[in-house]
Amino acid sequence: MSVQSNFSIDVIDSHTGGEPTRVVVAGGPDLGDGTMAERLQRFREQHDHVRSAIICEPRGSDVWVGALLCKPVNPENAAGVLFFNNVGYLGMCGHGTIGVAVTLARQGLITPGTHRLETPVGDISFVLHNNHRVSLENVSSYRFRKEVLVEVPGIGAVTGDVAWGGNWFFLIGEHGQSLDASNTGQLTDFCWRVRQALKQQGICGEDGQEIDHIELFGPPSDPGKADSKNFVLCPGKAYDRSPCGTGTSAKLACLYADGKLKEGQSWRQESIIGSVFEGTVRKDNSATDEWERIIPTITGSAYVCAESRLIVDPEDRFAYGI
Ligand code: PYC
Repeated sequence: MSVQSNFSIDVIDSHTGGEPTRVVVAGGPDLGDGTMAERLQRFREQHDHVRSAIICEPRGSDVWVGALLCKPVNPENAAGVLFFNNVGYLGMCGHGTIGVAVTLARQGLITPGTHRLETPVGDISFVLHNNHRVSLENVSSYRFRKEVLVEVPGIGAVTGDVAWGGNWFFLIGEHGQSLDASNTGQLTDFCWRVRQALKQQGICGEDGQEIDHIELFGPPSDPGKADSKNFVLCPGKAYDRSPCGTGTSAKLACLYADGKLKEGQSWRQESIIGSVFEGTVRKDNSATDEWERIIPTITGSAYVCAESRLIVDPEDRFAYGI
């Protein structure tokens, strides 16, 4: 790692349904040109200490997702964006995109309307509405495997679907767990065991990609306000406070594949803390592979909650995070 001398990074923090996003607006690493996937590789290989300095304690915590804005390849797009967390990098992030949108608006860089972002897993677009609300059109999403059985040590047999929504998810409907905000410790333990068992038993997404998000579903707190509640465990063992944009996209793909959700119909996904995303789908007619692919649209709200300057002093033993 090429460690720099004392430096600072300007960030704008927001939360989307309770899940925080820290957008780097100045002082981030220069990743050069190329696709967002190439720049992500450079970020990972040469500047990973900047990721941990921004996200981990003492400046952040396990729950944060960071977003580094880059010059887009296509100048007609609003920006390129790389998402990262306490343990690494995300292909896409739904709540993070909504956070980026309200952050760009706060900076006066965009006005209400449609904008495009480049991510390592494909271009997406979002509509910035007037009242903190954002609708993002996500990458093409699909269910890869249905009703996959995994033997989980200490739990037993668990069945779930494997689906892509910009990240890989294992979606479990039958789990015997109480989806209540007072039970997040137990839910975290359950999901972590499932994740480890998937890895040990070689159960992956397409091309052997690791399934690093586990998602449990149950009835909503109020059927008048949502269709389902979820609990999503993220790669670094923090749970998503929002309903998870990529996780909701994966859910929509499964519902569509099962004939339970039609084009244009809406699905309201509640998070473990009660925030709600609304999702709709349209069929992805450009797809040429065997999957029933959809393009999900996810709508949620985000609020900017801080503008800060992070100071990184290499003499500090914990400068690059704990
Ligand atoms: O909203 O897609 C999402 C997300 C992924 C990880 C945390 N949030």
